[in-house]
Parts: sequence; structure tokens; C-alpha cells
Amino acid sequence: MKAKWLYAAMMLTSAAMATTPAAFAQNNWNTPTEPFHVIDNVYYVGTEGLSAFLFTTPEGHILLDGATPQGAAMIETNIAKLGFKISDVKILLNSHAHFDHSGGLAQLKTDSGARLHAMEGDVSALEGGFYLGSEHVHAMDAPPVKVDHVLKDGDRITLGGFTLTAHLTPGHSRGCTSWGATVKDDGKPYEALVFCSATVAANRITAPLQYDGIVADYRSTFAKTRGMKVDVPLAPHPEFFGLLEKSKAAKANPKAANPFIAPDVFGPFIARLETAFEATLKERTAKAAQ
Ligand code: 4NZ
Ligand code: ZN
Repeated sequence: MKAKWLYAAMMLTSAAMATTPAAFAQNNWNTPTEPFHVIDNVYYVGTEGLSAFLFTTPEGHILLDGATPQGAAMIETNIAKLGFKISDVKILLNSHAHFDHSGGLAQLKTDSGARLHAMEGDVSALEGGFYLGSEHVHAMDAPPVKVDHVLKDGDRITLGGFTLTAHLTPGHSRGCTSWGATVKDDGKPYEALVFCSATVAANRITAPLQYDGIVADYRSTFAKTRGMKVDVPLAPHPEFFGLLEKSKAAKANPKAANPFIAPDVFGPFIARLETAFEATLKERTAKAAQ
């Protein structure tokens, strides 16, 4: 447990200090990994370093996130490995319009024919193929992708009797969206949440701001998520909640309780992100005043 906290703290610190896009890229983003069942109708179909989630229903499937442009083919391979068809993906969603989660969406949209639903604040970046506020940094570009339906906070997406709720959790991106759903395990209901992110990462949170209102946005996200009941914490970066390790544990011990049910980790996780955000803001504000 201690080592995990230290690792998280190190990641947050190094992310806060790094300045170039390359400094944030992880070398396992485009490394394939086996897909796995998470819970109920939820499957992991991402790469080793970038999540993508498939929500299956009798009337077609919902795919959340596209990893990088190179990751799209790995996601499609993983969907097929699970026995599902890319042509049955009817709805495409995104956690946030950063190239490491939206880069594969254009390819996935072409190959599936699905409609893309996205939060208002992220539409310009998705359709323009840029990182909002860093339009000139082409290393952070993504293939442009047309948004078919614009979402607002609290909107619901329903397909085949399954519903996902779009919770606007802005800051990390302007339209950062955390996707919630009630899932069942052993007949009992659990609240699952794919938490967008709230790390500072490549964002400028002092002048010149990444986008207007970014600091208030991060704080609104901490206030909103602090009290959320999350039984099954999931994220676009699998290491946030140790998803690959949980999958290994589930495979090693299939009769044990589902390891993805972890109701005590989300609150403390948000508290650590908030502490890291305020520390980075304080540091950068002091530096700017020198
Ligand atoms: S993210 C970069 N989506 O916050 C930016 O993990 C943002 C992220 C990763 C990498 N970057 O500029 O390389
Ligand atoms: Zn991001």
C-alpha cells in the first residue's frame, strides 16, 4: 500500500515538473495487452498504458475512448478477441480530448460507423484535432473527428437497456467527462465510474492559462467528485486504479470476489489529486511572481 502511494506521488510530482509533451508520453501507450472482463457488461479493450472500455448490450455496444492513432487497431483486435464485432459498436464516447485518448477515435468511427457523442467543452478540440490552448504544439495533435451529438453535464446515453451518465468533471480538459453506470455483480448493484482525470499533466494553470476558467474548473471537479459513491473505480489511464493487476488477480483466482469492486479507494484518490493540484498551483504562482 505504501509503495503504491509513493508511486502515485512520484508520478504527480514528475508530471508537475515536466514541460515538454514527450515528457508525459509513456512507452506502454502503444503496447498491446489482452482484453479482459471487468464487471457485468463492461470490458477492457485498451492497450497496456491506455484504457478503452466496451459496454456491451443486446442492441449494440458503446466504446469509450480511442487511445492513440496507433492504438485504434489494437482496440479493434481486442474487441474481436472477446468475440464482439466492431460493426456492432453503435456509440463512441471520449473521456477527454487529449491525443492519448482521442487519437484513435477517427479510425474507430470509420471502421464501426458509430456516432460520436462528446461534451460541449471538448468539441472544438476533437473536431479541430488539437490540444486546446496548445494549438501550435503539433506533437499533441490528434486526427480530427466529427462530433455527431453534443453533450451537457448530466446527459444520459441509453442503448439496449443500459445507461451511462455523463458527469462533467472539467479542468484536465475543458469537457473532461467521467462516465457513470450502475452495474451488477452476483445480483447486487454497484456504481461504476470511469473517472476522466484531474492531474495537471501538460496543462498551464497559471498565466497564460491553458483555457479561461481552468483553475475554477479543477476545483469544481474536486468538490463534485469528493463525495461521489464509487464502488468500481475505472480510468482512462489503467494505472490510476491498477486495472491490469486486478485483471491478473481475477484470472489467478476466479472464485474470489471481483477485484474491480473497491469502494474505499476513490475518495482518497481524489483527495491526493486535489492536494497535488493545489501544491502545483502554489509552486507555479510563487515562481511566476519572482
Ligand atoms: S494526459 C501529454 N492525457 O494528461 C499530455 O495523460 C497529456 C497527457 C499525456 C501526455 N503530452 O503532452 O505528452
Ligand atoms: Zn489527458
